Amino acid sequence: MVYFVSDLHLSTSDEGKVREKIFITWLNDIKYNADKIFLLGDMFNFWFEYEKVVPHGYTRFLGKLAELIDEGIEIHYFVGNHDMWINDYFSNDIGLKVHCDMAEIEIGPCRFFLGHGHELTKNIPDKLLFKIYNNALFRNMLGAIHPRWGISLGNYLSEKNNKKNVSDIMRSDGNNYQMDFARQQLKNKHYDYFIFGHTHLPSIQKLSSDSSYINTGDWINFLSYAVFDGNDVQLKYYSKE
Ligand SMILES: [Mn+2]
Repeated sequence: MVYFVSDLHLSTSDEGKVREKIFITWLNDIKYNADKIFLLGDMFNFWFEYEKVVPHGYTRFLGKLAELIDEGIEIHYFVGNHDMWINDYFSNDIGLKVHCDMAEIEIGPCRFFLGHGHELTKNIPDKLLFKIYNNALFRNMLGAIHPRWGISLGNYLSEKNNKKNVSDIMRSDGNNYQMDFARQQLKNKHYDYFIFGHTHLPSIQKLSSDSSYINTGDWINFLSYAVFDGNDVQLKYYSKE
């Protein structure tokens, strides 16, 4: 089985810690049949990795990923707009396969197009903001601020941005811009599945007779994920019972 999940938005707040616990319970449930897991971005509400220092917190989440990787499960990490400042800690220390961009991936007989999906936004201010975030000079400047201030600032901005975004998204055109992109891609090349996150709106839709769009939703409201059994992708909702 191959699992796809996004937008856990882990934080070091009490609420974030509860979410971390629930997510680890889910990982423990799926590990028996998981061959691969694709984490499709914004797993952290804010992650900034300094050259020699990583943010504290998230110990059990990162430890569980390391444990599953050591047991032979392949885990991919696509960066989102809240956690694009990943350096080599994720790949070298934890063993994750990190993707800084959307990517085409073959799994069994099927071709997937995967990513967090923020890259596709048609909202101009957001587009600009993501460009600045990704800019080397901006990264270096943020990296030069002492972590005590850098992380606090990042946490504050992410928390603010996140609250704004979720309500904005609910009022916006939802997943349409991601589906438009998928339809555009299909004109040049066949993909069996397009799977993104970012919008926090879980969805599965047919794009054509042999191609589908899936949004993995989030773990703030939905506890949603997608699973591929080698044949077909399904959208599911985790319940702790
Ligand atoms: Mn996002």
